[in-house]
Amino acid sequence: MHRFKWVLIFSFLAVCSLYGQTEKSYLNETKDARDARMEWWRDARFGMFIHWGLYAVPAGEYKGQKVKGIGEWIQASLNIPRQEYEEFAPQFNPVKYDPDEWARLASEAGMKYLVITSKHHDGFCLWDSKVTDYDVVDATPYGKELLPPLVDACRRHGVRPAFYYSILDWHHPSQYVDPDAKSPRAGHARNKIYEEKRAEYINYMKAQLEELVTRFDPAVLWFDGEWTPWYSAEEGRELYNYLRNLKPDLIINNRIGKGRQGMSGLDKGEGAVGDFGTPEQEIPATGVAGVDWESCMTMNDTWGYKYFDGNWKSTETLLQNLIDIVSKGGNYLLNVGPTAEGLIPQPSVHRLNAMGDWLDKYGESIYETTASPYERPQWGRYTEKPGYLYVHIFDWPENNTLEIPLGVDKIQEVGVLSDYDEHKLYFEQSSKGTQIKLPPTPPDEFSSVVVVKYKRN
Ligand code: H79
Repeated sequence: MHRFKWVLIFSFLAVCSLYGQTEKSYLNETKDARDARMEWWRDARFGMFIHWGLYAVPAGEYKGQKVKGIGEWIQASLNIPRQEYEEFAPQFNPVKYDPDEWARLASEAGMKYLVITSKHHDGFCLWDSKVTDYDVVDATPYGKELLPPLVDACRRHGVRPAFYYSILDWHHPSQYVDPDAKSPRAGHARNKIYEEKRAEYINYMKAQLEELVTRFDPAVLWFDGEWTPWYSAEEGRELYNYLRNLKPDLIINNRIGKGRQGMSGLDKGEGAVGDFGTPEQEIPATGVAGVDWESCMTMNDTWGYKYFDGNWKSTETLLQNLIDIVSKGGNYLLNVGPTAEGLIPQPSVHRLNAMGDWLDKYGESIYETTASPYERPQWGRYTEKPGYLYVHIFDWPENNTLEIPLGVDKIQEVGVLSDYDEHKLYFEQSSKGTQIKLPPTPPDEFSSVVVVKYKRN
Protein backbone atom coordinates (compact mmCIF):
# COMPACT_ATOMS: atom_id res chain seq x y z
CA MET A 1 0.00 0.00 0.00
CA HIS A 2 2.85 2.26 0.96
CA ARG A 3 4.56 1.58 -2.32
CA PHE A 4 1.43 2.38 -4.28
CA LYS A 5 1.27 5.75 -2.59
CA TRP A 6 4.82 6.57 -3.71
CA VAL A 7 3.98 5.53 -7.26
CA LEU A 8 1.08 7.94 -7.17
CA ILE A 9 3.22 10.76 -5.85
CA PHE A 10 5.91 10.16 -8.46
CA SER A 11 3.51 10.02 -11.35
CA PHE A 12 1.88 13.20 -10.09
CA LEU A 13 5.27 14.93 -10.05
CA ALA A 14 6.13 13.61 -13.51
CA VAL A 15 2.88 14.96 -14.95
CA CYS A 16 3.51 18.32 -13.28
CA SER A 17 6.97 18.65 -14.77
CA LEU A 18 5.61 17.72 -18.19
CA TYR A 19 3.06 20.47 -17.90
CA GLY A 20 5.82 22.86 -16.98
CA GLN A 21 7.52 22.02 -20.24
CA THR A 22 4.53 22.27 -22.55
CA GLU A 23 5.45 25.91 -23.11
CA LYS A 24 7.24 25.52 -26.42
CA SER A 25 10.12 27.73 -27.48
CA TYR A 26 9.49 29.68 -30.66
CA LEU A 27 12.76 31.56 -30.60
CA ASN A 28 14.55 29.28 -33.06
CA GLU A 29 12.06 28.53 -35.77
CA THR A 30 13.11 26.80 -39.00
CA LYS A 31 13.21 28.89 -42.15
CA ASP A 32 10.41 26.84 -43.70
CA ALA A 33 8.11 27.30 -40.71
CA ARG A 34 8.82 31.00 -40.66
CA ASP A 35 8.30 31.41 -44.41
CA ALA A 36 4.94 29.64 -44.15
CA ARG A 37 3.84 31.83 -41.25
CA MET A 38 4.96 35.07 -42.93
CA GLU A 39 3.59 34.26 -46.39
CA TRP A 40 0.32 36.23 -46.31
CA TRP A 41 2.05 39.19 -44.67
CA ARG A 42 4.80 39.31 -47.31
CA ASP A 43 2.23 39.21 -50.10
CA ALA A 44 -0.03 41.83 -48.50
CA ARG A 45 2.26 44.86 -48.90
CA PHE A 46 -0.22 47.49 -47.76
CA GLY A 47 -2.03 47.90 -44.43
CA MET A 48 -3.97 50.49 -42.48
CA PHE A 49 -2.79 51.83 -39.12
CA ILE A 50 -5.47 53.39 -36.89
CA HIS A 51 -4.51 55.54 -33.90
CA TRP A 52 -7.64 56.08 -31.88
CA GLY A 53 -8.10 56.78 -28.20
CA LEU A 54 -8.80 59.45 -25.58
CA TYR A 55 -6.25 61.81 -27.16
CA ALA A 56 -8.80 62.36 -29.94
CA VAL A 57 -10.86 64.36 -27.40
CA PRO A 58 -8.33 67.21 -26.90
CA ALA A 59 -7.39 66.69 -30.57
CA GLY A 60 -4.02 68.34 -30.04
CA GLU A 61 -5.04 71.25 -27.78
CA TYR A 62 -5.45 71.44 -24.00
CA LYS A 63 -6.25 74.53 -21.91
CA GLY A 64 -5.43 76.78 -24.84
CA GLN A 65 -2.08 75.13 -25.49
CA LYS A 66 -1.46 73.48 -28.83
CA VAL A 67 0.79 70.46 -28.80
CA LYS A 68 3.73 70.80 -31.18
CA GLY A 69 4.47 67.16 -31.84
CA ILE A 70 2.32 64.11 -32.34
CA GLY A 71 -1.22 64.31 -30.95
CA GLU A 72 -1.34 60.99 -29.07
CA TRP A 73 1.57 62.20 -26.95
CA ILE A 74 -0.39 65.14 -25.53
CA GLN A 75 -0.47 63.69 -22.00
CA ALA A 76 3.34 63.63 -21.85
CA SER A 77 4.09 66.64 -24.02
CA LEU A 78 1.80 69.03 -22.11
CA ASN A 79 2.49 67.33 -18.75
CA ILE A 80 -1.18 66.60 -18.10
CA PRO A 81 -1.56 64.88 -14.71
CA ARG A 82 -3.06 61.38 -14.82
CA GLN A 83 -6.28 62.40 -13.04
CA GLU A 84 -6.83 65.30 -15.42
CA TYR A 85 -6.19 63.17 -18.49
CA GLU A 86 -8.72 60.63 -17.19
CA GLU A 87 -11.36 63.37 -17.56
CA PHE A 88 -11.25 62.88 -21.32
CA ALA A 89 -12.98 59.51 -20.84
CA PRO A 90 -16.43 60.96 -19.95
CA GLN A 91 -16.10 63.12 -23.08
CA PHE A 92 -15.31 60.24 -25.41
CA ASN A 93 -18.54 59.30 -27.16
CA PRO A 94 -17.92 58.15 -30.73
CA VAL A 95 -21.54 57.97 -31.82
CA LYS A 96 -20.58 58.31 -35.49
CA TYR A 97 -18.32 55.25 -35.38
CA ASP A 98 -19.12 52.98 -38.33
CA PRO A 99 -16.74 50.00 -38.25
CA ASP A 100 -18.18 48.55 -41.43
CA GLU A 101 -17.34 51.80 -43.23
CA TRP A 102 -13.77 51.74 -41.87
CA ALA A 103 -13.19 48.15 -42.97
CA ARG A 104 -14.70 48.90 -46.38
CA LEU A 105 -12.47 51.96 -46.72
CA ALA A 106 -9.38 49.86 -45.95
CA SER A 107 -10.45 47.12 -48.33
CA GLU A 108 -11.29 49.51 -51.15
CA ALA A 109 -7.96 51.28 -50.63
CA GLY A 110 -6.30 47.96 -51.40
CA MET A 111 -5.16 47.38 -47.83
CA LYS A 112 -4.94 43.75 -46.77
CA TYR A 113 -4.67 44.21 -43.01
CA LEU A 114 -5.55 46.77 -40.38
CA VAL A 115 -3.70 47.53 -37.14
CA ILE A 116 -5.66 49.48 -34.54
CA THR A 117 -4.45 50.80 -31.17
CA SER A 118 -6.02 48.48 -28.61
CA LYS A 119 -4.07 50.46 -25.96
CA HIS A 120 -1.66 53.32 -26.64
CA HIS A 121 0.86 54.83 -24.19
CA ASP A 122 -2.02 56.52 -22.31
CA GLY A 123 -3.23 53.07 -21.17
CA PHE A 124 -6.83 53.51 -22.31
CA CYS A 125 -8.37 50.36 -23.85
CA LEU A 126 -10.75 50.12 -26.81
CA TRP A 127 -12.20 46.81 -25.64
CA ASP A 128 -13.82 45.72 -22.36
CA SER A 129 -10.71 44.51 -20.58
CA LYS A 130 -11.44 42.42 -17.51
CA VAL A 131 -8.36 43.68 -15.67
CA THR A 132 -9.06 47.41 -15.79
CA ASP A 133 -11.95 49.86 -15.80
CA TYR A 134 -9.94 52.29 -17.90
CA ASP A 135 -11.66 51.18 -21.07
CA VAL A 136 -14.37 52.35 -23.43
CA VAL A 137 -17.08 50.22 -21.80
CA ASP A 138 -16.44 51.11 -18.16
CA ALA A 139 -15.23 54.70 -18.42
CA THR A 140 -17.10 56.40 -21.26
CA PRO A 141 -20.69 57.40 -22.02
CA TYR A 142 -20.46 55.35 -25.22
CA GLY A 143 -20.35 52.19 -23.09
CA LYS A 144 -19.86 49.72 -25.93
CA GLU A 145 -16.81 47.89 -27.17
CA LEU A 146 -15.04 49.29 -30.24
CA LEU A 147 -12.86 46.37 -31.28
CA PRO A 148 -15.28 43.44 -31.76
CA PRO A 149 -17.45 45.10 -34.44
CA LEU A 150 -14.34 46.26 -36.28
CA VAL A 151 -12.80 42.77 -36.18
CA ASP A 152 -16.06 41.34 -37.58
CA ALA A 153 -16.26 44.01 -40.28
CA CYS A 154 -12.64 43.37 -41.27
CA ARG A 155 -13.38 39.67 -41.73
CA ARG A 156 -16.44 40.51 -43.88
CA HIS A 157 -14.33 42.77 -46.09
CA GLY A 158 -11.31 40.47 -46.42
CA VAL A 159 -9.01 42.64 -44.30
CA ARG A 160 -7.00 40.91 -41.57
CA PRO A 161 -7.51 42.53 -38.16
CA ALA A 162 -4.47 43.27 -35.97
CA PHE A 163 -3.72 45.19 -32.77
CA TYR A 164 -1.18 47.75 -31.66
CA TYR A 165 -0.35 47.43 -27.93
CA SER A 166 1.89 49.73 -25.89
CA ILE A 167 4.21 48.20 -23.31
CA LEU A 168 4.84 51.60 -21.72
CA ASP A 169 1.70 52.69 -19.84
CA TRP A 170 1.18 56.23 -18.45
CA HIS A 171 -1.94 55.17 -16.54
CA HIS A 172 -1.09 51.90 -14.82
CA PRO A 173 -0.12 52.43 -11.12
CA SER A 174 3.10 50.46 -11.63
CA GLN A 175 4.56 53.32 -13.65
CA TYR A 176 5.29 56.97 -13.00
CA VAL A 177 6.94 59.96 -14.59
CA ASP A 178 10.37 60.65 -13.15
CA PRO A 179 10.58 64.46 -13.04
CA ASP A 180 14.37 64.32 -12.54
CA ALA A 181 15.10 62.30 -15.65
CA LYS A 182 17.08 64.44 -18.04
CA SER A 183 17.42 63.41 -21.62
CA PRO A 184 17.34 65.10 -25.00
CA ARG A 185 14.24 63.03 -25.54
CA ALA A 186 12.78 63.53 -22.10
CA GLY A 187 9.52 61.83 -22.98
CA HIS A 188 11.43 58.66 -23.64
CA ALA A 189 13.50 58.49 -20.51
CA ARG A 190 10.95 59.64 -17.95
CA ASN A 191 8.78 56.56 -17.69
CA LYS A 192 9.83 54.51 -14.66
CA ILE A 193 8.43 51.46 -12.91
CA TYR A 194 8.08 50.79 -9.19
CA GLU A 195 10.13 47.61 -8.96
CA GLU A 196 7.74 46.03 -6.46
CA LYS A 197 4.95 46.40 -9.04
CA ARG A 198 6.84 45.06 -12.04
CA ALA A 199 5.50 41.49 -11.77
CA GLU A 200 1.97 42.79 -11.37
CA TYR A 201 2.27 44.87 -14.54
CA ILE A 202 3.81 42.06 -16.59
CA ASN A 203 0.86 39.89 -15.52
CA TYR A 204 -1.52 42.70 -16.41
CA MET A 205 -0.08 42.88 -19.92
CA LYS A 206 -0.25 39.11 -20.29
CA ALA A 207 -3.88 39.07 -19.13
CA GLN A 208 -4.83 41.83 -21.58
CA LEU A 209 -2.97 40.23 -24.45
CA GLU A 210 -4.58 36.89 -23.72
CA GLU A 211 -7.97 38.60 -23.88
CA LEU A 212 -7.08 40.12 -27.24
CA VAL A 213 -5.64 36.94 -28.72
CA THR A 214 -8.27 34.48 -27.51
CA ARG A 215 -11.26 36.73 -28.16
CA PHE A 216 -10.25 38.25 -31.50
CA ASP A 217 -7.58 36.00 -33.04
CA PRO A 218 -5.56 38.94 -34.43
CA ALA A 219 -3.27 38.33 -37.41
CA VAL A 220 -0.53 40.58 -35.99
CA LEU A 221 0.38 42.08 -32.63
CA TRP A 222 2.19 45.38 -33.07
CA PHE A 223 4.05 46.38 -29.90
CA ASP A 224 5.42 49.81 -29.09
CA GLY A 225 6.85 51.65 -26.08
CA GLU A 226 9.40 48.87 -25.52
CA TRP A 227 12.05 51.58 -25.40
CA THR A 228 11.00 52.50 -21.86
CA PRO A 229 14.18 51.99 -19.82
CA TRP A 230 12.70 49.55 -17.30
CA TYR A 231 11.63 46.92 -19.88
CA SER A 232 14.19 44.18 -20.52
CA ALA A 233 15.29 41.99 -23.42
CA GLU A 234 14.53 38.96 -21.27
CA GLU A 235 10.96 40.13 -20.70
CA GLY A 236 10.64 40.66 -24.45
CA ARG A 237 11.67 37.11 -25.30
CA GLU A 238 9.43 35.72 -22.60
CA LEU A 239 6.42 37.68 -23.84
CA TYR A 240 7.09 36.64 -27.44
CA ASN A 241 7.09 32.97 -26.47
CA TYR A 242 4.01 33.37 -24.31
CA LEU A 243 2.07 34.84 -27.24
CA ARG A 244 3.23 32.34 -29.85
CA ASN A 245 2.19 29.58 -27.42
CA LEU A 246 -1.28 31.13 -27.31
CA LYS A 247 -1.41 31.40 -31.11
CA PRO A 248 1.43 29.70 -32.99
CA ASP A 249 0.83 31.50 -36.32
CA LEU A 250 0.79 34.96 -34.75
CA ILE A 251 3.06 37.57 -36.36
CA ILE A 252 4.70 39.99 -33.90
CA ASN A 253 6.75 43.10 -34.65
CA ASN A 254 10.27 43.67 -33.36
CA ARG A 255 9.17 46.20 -30.75
CA ILE A 256 8.22 43.37 -28.43
CA GLY A 257 11.96 43.12 -27.72
CA LYS A 258 14.88 45.43 -27.11
CA GLY A 259 16.73 44.91 -30.40
CA ARG A 260 15.58 48.06 -32.12
CA GLN A 261 18.15 50.78 -32.69
CA GLY A 262 16.52 54.19 -32.96
CA MET A 263 13.28 54.34 -34.88
CA SER A 264 14.43 52.18 -37.77
CA GLY A 265 14.75 48.74 -36.33
CA LEU A 266 16.21 46.96 -39.31
CA ASP A 267 19.40 46.34 -37.41
CA LYS A 268 19.31 43.44 -35.06
CA GLY A 269 20.97 44.42 -31.82
CA GLU A 270 21.35 42.53 -28.60
CA GLY A 271 17.97 41.41 -27.30
CA ALA A 272 16.30 41.36 -30.72
CA VAL A 273 13.15 39.30 -31.02
CA GLY A 274 10.13 39.53 -33.29
CA ASP A 275 9.20 38.91 -36.88
CA PHE A 276 9.65 42.21 -38.69
CA GLY A 277 11.47 45.53 -38.45
CA THR A 278 9.50 48.73 -37.97
CA PRO A 279 11.02 51.84 -39.52
CA GLU A 280 8.86 54.74 -38.36
CA GLN A 281 8.20 57.80 -40.54
CA GLU A 282 11.02 56.74 -42.82
CA ILE A 283 11.74 54.53 -45.78
CA PRO A 284 15.10 52.77 -45.54
CA ALA A 285 17.58 53.55 -48.33
CA THR A 286 17.60 49.85 -49.23
CA GLY A 287 15.99 46.68 -47.97
CA VAL A 288 18.01 44.04 -46.16
CA ALA A 289 18.06 40.53 -47.63
CA GLY A 290 16.27 38.09 -45.36
CA VAL A 291 14.80 40.80 -43.11
CA ASP A 292 11.05 41.44 -43.16
CA TRP A 293 10.09 45.04 -42.50
CA GLU A 294 7.22 47.47 -42.58
CA SER A 295 7.43 51.27 -42.72
CA CYS A 296 4.69 52.92 -40.68
CA MET A 297 3.93 56.47 -41.74
CA THR A 298 1.38 59.22 -41.25
CA MET A 299 -0.55 61.08 -43.97
CA ASN A 300 -0.08 64.40 -42.16
CA ASP A 301 2.24 64.97 -39.17
CA THR A 302 0.40 63.17 -36.39
CA TRP A 303 -0.84 59.66 -35.59
CA GLY A 304 -3.65 60.58 -33.21
CA TYR A 305 -6.16 63.18 -34.49
CA LYS A 306 -5.12 66.87 -34.26
CA TYR A 307 -7.77 69.26 -35.49
CA PHE A 308 -5.22 71.80 -36.77
CA ASP A 309 -2.87 69.51 -38.67
CA GLY A 310 -3.61 70.07 -42.36
CA ASN A 311 -0.19 69.15 -43.66
CA TRP A 312 -1.40 66.31 -45.87
CA LYS A 313 0.92 64.47 -48.20
CA SER A 314 -0.31 64.28 -51.78
CA THR A 315 -1.81 61.10 -53.23
CA GLU A 316 1.15 61.01 -55.60
CA THR A 317 3.61 61.02 -52.68
CA LEU A 318 1.67 58.33 -50.83
CA LEU A 319 1.53 56.08 -53.91
CA GLN A 320 5.19 56.61 -54.67
CA ASN A 321 6.01 55.80 -51.03
CA LEU A 322 4.11 52.54 -51.43
CA ILE A 323 5.98 51.70 -54.65
CA ASP A 324 9.35 52.74 -53.17
CA ILE A 325 8.78 50.54 -50.10
CA VAL A 326 7.60 47.52 -52.11
CA SER A 327 10.56 47.88 -54.51
CA LYS A 328 12.82 47.46 -51.47
CA GLY A 329 10.93 44.48 -50.07
CA GLY A 330 8.91 46.18 -47.33
CA ASN A 331 5.27 46.72 -46.39
CA TYR A 332 3.56 50.11 -46.01
CA LEU A 333 1.45 50.68 -42.90
CA LEU A 334 -0.37 53.95 -43.55
CA ASN A 335 -2.05 55.73 -40.66
CA VAL A 336 -5.42 57.37 -40.13
CA GLY A 337 -6.38 59.21 -36.94
CA PRO A 338 -10.15 59.24 -36.39
CA THR A 339 -11.93 61.97 -34.41
CA ALA A 340 -13.49 61.47 -30.97
CA GLU A 341 -16.84 61.24 -32.75
CA GLY A 342 -15.57 58.28 -34.73
CA LEU A 343 -14.92 59.81 -38.14
CA ILE A 344 -11.87 59.28 -40.32
CA PRO A 345 -10.86 62.75 -41.59
CA GLN A 346 -12.07 63.45 -45.11
CA PRO A 347 -8.58 64.25 -46.53
CA SER A 348 -7.53 60.72 -45.48
CA VAL A 349 -10.63 59.15 -47.03
CA HIS A 350 -10.04 61.03 -50.26
CA ARG A 351 -6.41 59.86 -50.55
CA LEU A 352 -7.24 56.28 -49.66
CA ASN A 353 -9.94 56.14 -52.31
CA ALA A 354 -7.50 57.47 -54.90
CA MET A 355 -4.88 54.91 -53.88
CA GLY A 356 -7.51 52.18 -54.16
CA ASP A 357 -8.37 53.30 -57.70
CA TRP A 358 -4.70 53.13 -58.64
CA LEU A 359 -4.29 49.67 -57.07
CA ASP A 360 -7.39 48.43 -58.89
CA LYS A 361 -5.54 49.08 -62.14
CA TYR A 362 -1.96 48.28 -61.19
CA GLY A 363 -2.25 45.96 -58.17
CA GLU A 364 -0.46 43.12 -59.92
CA SER A 365 2.72 45.24 -59.82
CA ILE A 366 2.45 45.51 -56.02
CA TYR A 367 0.84 42.47 -54.35
CA GLU A 368 2.88 39.28 -54.18
CA THR A 369 5.86 41.05 -55.73
CA THR A 370 9.35 41.18 -54.30
CA ALA A 371 12.24 43.60 -54.22
CA SER A 372 14.11 43.89 -57.48
CA PRO A 373 17.83 43.12 -57.64
CA TYR A 374 18.39 45.94 -60.14
CA GLU A 375 19.81 49.22 -59.00
CA ARG A 376 17.13 51.85 -58.37
CA PRO A 377 16.76 54.15 -61.35
CA GLN A 378 16.44 57.91 -60.80
CA TRP A 379 13.14 58.09 -62.65
CA GLY A 380 11.28 55.37 -60.75
CA ARG A 381 11.41 51.89 -59.20
CA TYR A 382 11.29 48.21 -60.10
CA THR A 383 9.21 45.46 -58.54
CA GLU A 384 9.07 41.89 -59.75
CA LYS A 385 7.43 38.52 -59.83
CA PRO A 386 8.82 35.35 -61.41
CA GLY A 387 8.89 36.11 -65.14
CA TYR A 388 7.72 39.72 -64.80
CA LEU A 389 9.57 42.94 -64.19
CA TYR A 390 7.36 45.90 -63.31
CA VAL A 391 8.83 49.24 -64.26
CA HIS A 392 7.31 52.08 -62.20
CA ILE A 393 7.82 55.43 -63.83
CA PHE A 394 7.62 58.44 -61.46
CA ASP A 395 9.17 60.94 -63.89
CA TRP A 396 8.25 60.48 -67.52
CA PRO A 397 11.37 60.77 -69.68
CA GLU A 398 11.38 63.68 -72.08
CA ASN A 399 12.62 61.59 -75.00
CA ASN A 400 10.00 58.93 -74.22
CA THR A 401 12.59 56.20 -73.97
CA LEU A 402 13.59 54.12 -70.99
CA GLU A 403 16.75 52.11 -70.41
CA ILE A 404 16.41 48.97 -68.35
CA PRO A 405 19.24 46.64 -67.36
CA LEU A 406 17.66 43.46 -68.73
CA GLY A 407 19.12 41.93 -71.91
CA VAL A 408 16.95 42.15 -74.99
CA ASP A 409 17.47 38.43 -75.65
CA LYS A 410 15.57 37.59 -72.48
CA ILE A 411 12.56 39.80 -73.07
CA GLN A 412 9.40 38.30 -74.53
CA GLU A 413 7.21 41.37 -74.58
CA VAL A 414 6.77 44.80 -73.06
CA GLY A 415 3.51 46.66 -72.49
CA VAL A 416 1.79 49.39 -70.57
CA LEU A 417 0.09 47.86 -67.56
CA SER A 418 -3.72 47.86 -67.43
CA ASP A 419 -3.77 48.24 -71.23
CA TYR A 420 -1.38 45.39 -71.77
CA ASP A 421 -3.01 43.89 -74.83
CA GLU A 422 -3.65 47.11 -76.68
CA HIS A 423 -0.37 48.84 -75.89
CA LYS A 424 2.53 46.55 -76.63
CA LEU A 425 5.67 48.64 -76.61
CA TYR A 426 8.59 48.52 -79.01
CA PHE A 427 12.00 47.68 -77.50
CA GLU A 428 15.55 47.23 -78.78
CA GLN A 429 19.09 46.48 -77.68
CA SER A 430 20.94 49.31 -75.93
CA SER A 431 24.30 49.82 -74.27
CA LYS A 432 22.71 49.35 -70.85
CA GLY A 433 20.46 46.44 -71.74
CA THR A 434 17.22 47.32 -73.38
CA GLN A 435 15.67 50.53 -74.58
CA ILE A 436 11.88 50.78 -74.37
CA LYS A 437 9.90 53.22 -76.51
CA LEU A 438 7.16 54.76 -74.41
CA PRO A 439 3.97 56.48 -75.49
CA PRO A 440 4.32 60.30 -75.65
CA THR A 441 2.36 60.98 -72.46
CA PRO A 442 2.20 59.11 -69.17
CA PRO A 443 -0.90 56.89 -69.06
CA ASP A 444 -1.46 57.51 -65.33
CA GLU A 445 -1.65 60.84 -63.53
CA PHE A 446 0.17 59.52 -60.43
CA SER A 447 2.51 56.76 -61.49
CA SER A 448 2.62 54.64 -64.62
CA VAL A 449 3.66 51.02 -64.88
CA VAL A 450 5.29 49.17 -67.75
CA VAL A 451 5.39 45.40 -67.51
CA VAL A 452 8.25 43.42 -69.00
CA LYS A 453 7.60 39.74 -69.56
CA TYR A 454 10.86 37.83 -69.69
CA LYS A 455 12.30 34.33 -69.88
CA ARG A 456 13.62 32.99 -66.63
CA ASN A 457 16.66 30.78 -66.43
O1 H79 B 1 2.22 55.25 -32.02
C1 H79 B 1 3.02 56.17 -32.73
C2 H79 B 1 3.79 57.05 -31.81
O2 H79 B 1 3.01 57.58 -30.77
C3 H79 B 1 4.82 56.11 -31.29
N1 H79 B 1 5.07 55.20 -32.38
C4 H79 B 1 4.14 55.49 -33.43
C5 H79 B 1 3.74 54.26 -34.20
C6 H79 B 1 6.02 56.80 -30.87
N2 H79 B 1 6.62 56.56 -29.74
N3 H79 B 1 7.67 57.32 -29.67
N4 H79 B 1 7.72 58.04 -30.74
C7 H79 B 1 6.72 57.74 -31.54
C8 H79 B 1 8.74 59.00 -30.99
C9 H79 B 1 8.74 59.94 -29.87
C10 H79 B 1 9.29 61.12 -30.05
C11 H79 B 1 9.41 62.03 -28.98
FE1 H79 B 1 8.41 63.62 -28.48
C12 H79 B 1 10.28 63.11 -29.01
C13 H79 B 1 8.90 61.87 -27.70
C14 H79 B 1 9.39 62.92 -26.92
C15 H79 B 1 10.24 63.69 -27.73
C16 H79 B 1 7.25 64.17 -30.02
C17 H79 B 1 7.84 65.27 -29.49
C18 H79 B 1 6.48 63.59 -29.00
C19 H79 B 1 6.63 64.38 -27.89
C20 H79 B 1 7.47 65.41 -28.18
